[in-house]
Amino acid sequence: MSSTLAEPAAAPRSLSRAEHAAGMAAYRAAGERLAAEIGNRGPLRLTDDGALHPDIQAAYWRHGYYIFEGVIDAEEIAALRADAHNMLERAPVGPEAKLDAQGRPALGLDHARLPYRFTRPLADPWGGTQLLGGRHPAQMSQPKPDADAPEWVVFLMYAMCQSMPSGLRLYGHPKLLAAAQSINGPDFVPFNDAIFVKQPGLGGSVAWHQDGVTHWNSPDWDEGIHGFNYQVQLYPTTPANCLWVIPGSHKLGRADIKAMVAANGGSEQLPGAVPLVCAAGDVTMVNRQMVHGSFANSSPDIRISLTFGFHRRRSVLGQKAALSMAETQAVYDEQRIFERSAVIQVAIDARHQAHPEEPVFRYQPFAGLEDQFRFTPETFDRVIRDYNTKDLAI
Ligand SMILES: O=C(O)CCC(=O)C(=O)O
Repeated sequence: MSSTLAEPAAAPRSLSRAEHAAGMAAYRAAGERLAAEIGNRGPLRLTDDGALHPDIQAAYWRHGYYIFEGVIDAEEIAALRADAHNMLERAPVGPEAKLDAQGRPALGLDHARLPYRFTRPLADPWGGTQLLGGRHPAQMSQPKPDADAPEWVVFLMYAMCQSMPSGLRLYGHPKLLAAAQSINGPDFVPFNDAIFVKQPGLGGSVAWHQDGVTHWNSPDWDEGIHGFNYQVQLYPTTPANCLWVIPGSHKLGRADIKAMVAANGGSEQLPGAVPLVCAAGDVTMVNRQMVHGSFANSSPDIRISLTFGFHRRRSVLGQKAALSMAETQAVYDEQRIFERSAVIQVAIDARHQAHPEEPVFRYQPFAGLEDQFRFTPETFDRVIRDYNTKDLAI
């Protein structure tokens, strides 16, 4: 995930949207068969002492992902959809614009980091470029959009805890935080958040990549060192618009994606990948070391995925900022980690105020500090405003 916008590297756009969709059919079917064989999905089960069920932990570590079914109920999904669409409607009409489609000042002009990134319709803005350290080495195919397609489409939206009241409450979800604690330890820390928007017939692709940057050559490298991302799905996802992953690839170190595509005859339809097909309200957990990506959304179905991740504290402490934070030259010291982690504590309280009937997650790094981090206008200004300038990207 990045703050960088790029024109896609020039490549012929030979396929129409419909041809691209048709050309994916056999691949989609094969992926679905493999996904069904693996399983790796079901309710988010916790043990009596609040840990992610050991069977789920084992399945996650084995394959590198898990699909939690039905975590977010219909009422919460409705609130999240309303807030996400509000954000979309208030986006500037393009990367240089200041007004939204209705001529109003766009949302986020006063944020320290603009909360929108754009792509050309059905394009691959990162693949085959040097952006983000060149971690998307092979470009996806870029079908020709329909004649009435807009010039730009929103690709990513950031800072959901600031711009979406429901997004802040989601960030304090007790079961999602309990699972994060089981995977990354009780002193777990946040990464960042980004909303991937795949508009029907327009959404861009995210070329195959692995997310981790900092620890590939570490003597302590292991399959969990770069953390994981959740994706909360606001709409049902399909093999045509969803995220695809290569099961088990989180265990194998740095993948040579360019070579994988070359060995596949130059085709982006990499073998052994599975689509993370979900219902609205399902939540995926994906190890950041997995080879993963998504194709141009030539389908008629929208995808909006609220994506936010967590790390082990020891993976982050003392690291130099990476990814979209790299230009800040920051080092993640105790203070930086504390300030960014405070978003979790405020989110827990925001959720508790809205859902007093729910159990409250106890976030160990803030034990005893809860009263200083209640959700109030004061903590909104102190902790939530521009919190994403303190993201912990590794
Ligand atoms: O959801 C997608 O399409 C891409 C997600 C992704 O690449 C990521 O979370 O790192």
